[in-house]
Amino acid sequence: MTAQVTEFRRTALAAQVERLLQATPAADIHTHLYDPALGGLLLWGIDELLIYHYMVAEGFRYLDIPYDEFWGMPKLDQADLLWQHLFLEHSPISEACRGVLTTLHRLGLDVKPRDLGAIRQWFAERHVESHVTRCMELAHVDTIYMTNSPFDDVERPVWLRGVDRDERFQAALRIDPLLVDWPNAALRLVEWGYDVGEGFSDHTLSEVRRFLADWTRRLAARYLMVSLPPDFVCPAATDCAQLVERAVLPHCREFGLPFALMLGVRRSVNPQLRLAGDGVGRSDLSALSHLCAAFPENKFLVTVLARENQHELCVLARKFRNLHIFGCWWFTNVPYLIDEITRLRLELLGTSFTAQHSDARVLDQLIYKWDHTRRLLASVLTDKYMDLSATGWEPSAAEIQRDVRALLGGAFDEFCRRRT
Ligand code: HDL
Ligand code: ZN
Repeated sequence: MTAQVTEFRRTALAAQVERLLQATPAADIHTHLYDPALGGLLLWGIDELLIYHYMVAEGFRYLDIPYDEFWGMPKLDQADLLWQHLFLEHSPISEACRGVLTTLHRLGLDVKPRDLGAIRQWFAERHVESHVTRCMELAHVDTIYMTNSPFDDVERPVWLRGVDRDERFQAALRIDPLLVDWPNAALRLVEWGYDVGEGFSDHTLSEVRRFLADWTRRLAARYLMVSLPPDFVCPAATDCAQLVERAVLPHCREFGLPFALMLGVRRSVNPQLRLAGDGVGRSDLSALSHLCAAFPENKFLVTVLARENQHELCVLARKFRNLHIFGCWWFTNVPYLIDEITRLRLELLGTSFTAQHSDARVLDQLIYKWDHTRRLLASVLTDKYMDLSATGWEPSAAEIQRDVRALLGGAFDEFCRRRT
């Protein structure tokens, strides 16, 4: 094939892949968004976008005020300060800053005037219910998985009162305190009527499982989830490893639910940054390898925070069909690494993984996180289909549609349905 024909073929293929990606709705399988029925928990609008903890971390690189002075400010003043430093005094070329502008642009706002007041006025005229639908339409997301924690003192009572659910929002039962801070979590379980005690007697473990069962039913949770530090080891005599193997995994088998492990977060490396203060560490994935091998009837959804762990995670997914990997999480959710990680996964796993989750904390972020991901996915997939084309294998539109659907949530649904 001449270079000119190849170039023509690539252009046509790229347009086809991009069109199919834009036309295919995504399931966003991990976010920190909430069904509007959960009240004020759902964050949205320009000021929440500007004070998102990614922005705070970047803003403090320019701010020379004491941390507590910033935290003592009203939200609008925090947002003004971050706008001034991250957008006006320095070009907003970081992924988090660019994302704010992508979102505003896709919502139809003109950012050229750099008029924060006018932007605020536009948002002041929105209503949350219609804005949820608008953001999901622009992001082309049809299902949002929440992060729901019984240990969250604001969220728990809302669920206990009962919630009239929006079916676009699915629940995930988040259990970090149970596993990373068992002594204090145990006190709370006792307070909530679960008869747990010191050590892991059969009675305590059955009470932990009753707690998990109650909340799985209350939320209609689609999976259980925990984020664990780089030093998570298993098997081990630790509270975490014991609870995972003897309570959480039996519970997940009983309810036929995956267990999602998000590995590699070093919590509070700079506590003064609060939610923005977490860091990253390379995990020992032998713990994951052990869990996949020792519990073949459990299903593990996994994403890792360290770039250094991505290749080993792909190799593990080749070894264990009960392991499904998902998303470019947090510090890897930047174009350079999304491109690298997605190519690695396609080349090692085909389409048997979930390409992305947004991790959005602010509703409007759905728009930019999925816009940027679809652009990158289009480029990577086009390259891969061009490689196929060079062998004489021409992927049909139906086959490309099937692959795109798999990567945007279809493979996840299949993994959740399939008995391992
Ligand atoms: O633990 C998690 O789910 C992480 O995603 C944290 O919430 C983190 O603060 C975050 O929002 N990352 O994007
Ligand atoms: Zn998250």
